[in-house]
Order: sequence, then C-alpha cells, then structure tokens
Amino acid sequence: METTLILLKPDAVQRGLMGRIISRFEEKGLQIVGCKLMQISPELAARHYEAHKERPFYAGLVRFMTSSPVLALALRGNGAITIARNMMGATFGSKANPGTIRGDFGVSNSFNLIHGSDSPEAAERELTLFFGAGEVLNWNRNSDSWIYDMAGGKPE
Ligand code: 3AN
Repeated sequence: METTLILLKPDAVQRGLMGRIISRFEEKGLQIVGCKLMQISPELAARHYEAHKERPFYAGLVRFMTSSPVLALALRGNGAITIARNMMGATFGSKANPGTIRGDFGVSNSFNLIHGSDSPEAAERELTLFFGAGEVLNWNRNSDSWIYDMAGGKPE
C-alpha cells in the first residue's frame, strides 16, 4: 500500500471546502492515516518547495502557502499517489477537467486548492516534513475487505 501527502491549501480551508474534498477521497476508498491542521512556517514551505526555488512563482507560492492554515492529510491505498493526482486534476482550475477537485472547485491560475505528492520518493520526503513520529497511524479499516478483493492474499 502506498501513502501520499495531500495538502488542502489556504484557499481550500478559507473557502470551507475541506469536508467536500476529504469526502471525495473517503468515497473513493483511500484511507486517512494522518490529518493535521497547521500553519506552515516559511522554513517548512521552503523545504517543501525546494525544487521550485528558482521559478518565478516561488516567492508568491511560499507567501500563499504561509498566509493561512493548511490541512495536511496522509492518504493510503493501492496506487494512492496516482489515484490522488488524477482526482486533483491539472495544476490550475482554469485547465483542470470537470470531475476533478481543481476542475470542479476553482478557476484561478495561482490558487489551486490542493497539493499531492507526485512520486513515491516525493511522498516519503513530504510525509516526514509534515508528520512526526506516531502521527501517521496504521489502523485496520473494517471496510477494506469490501473496498479491495483480498481473495488472492493481497489487495486487488
Ligand atoms: P502540481 O501541483 O500539479 O504538481 P507543479 O508541480 O507544476 O504542479 O507545481 C508545483 C506547485 O507550484 C503547484 N502546486 C502550484 O501551486 C505552483 N505553481 C506552478 N506553476 C505556477 C504558476 N505559474 N504560478 C503560481 N504557482 C505555480
């Protein structure tokens, strides 16, 4: 099972969209294994976005991400990283397809509601940035036996 880091960005929190976005992930079958409302420091934003340091939008992105609280989620599932990215849609709401989170809830070319790790390596790095020891829980979800076909001994 993969675990991915999702951030509901300041615009999602301020616009009261946290519940609706979380519901989409729950309804899909991804398991919430970590959840934390937090004010990101400039230092944490810089570490999270270090790959974009030289980009023209970097300063504005750090300002946006530190302007108001975010909700950090750790989501788990078979192929969770790709599933979550597909559910998020293209980077900005103006281009994202209807049916995706960004496509349904936003129009901006700057505020884009949500972040999701884009690879297993990024997920591992980002989860340790946002969650400390013991904050990501391994818990048995009773519905897993109906969400996945376990007949072969592994989730299908
Ligand atoms: P995604 O979040 O879809 O993986 P990336 O990896 O292209 O998008 O960009 C990383 C983050 O940088 C995005 N989440 C977005 O918030 C921000 N970003 C990318 N391009 C721009 C831009 N032109 N203006 C403002 N922010 C941007």
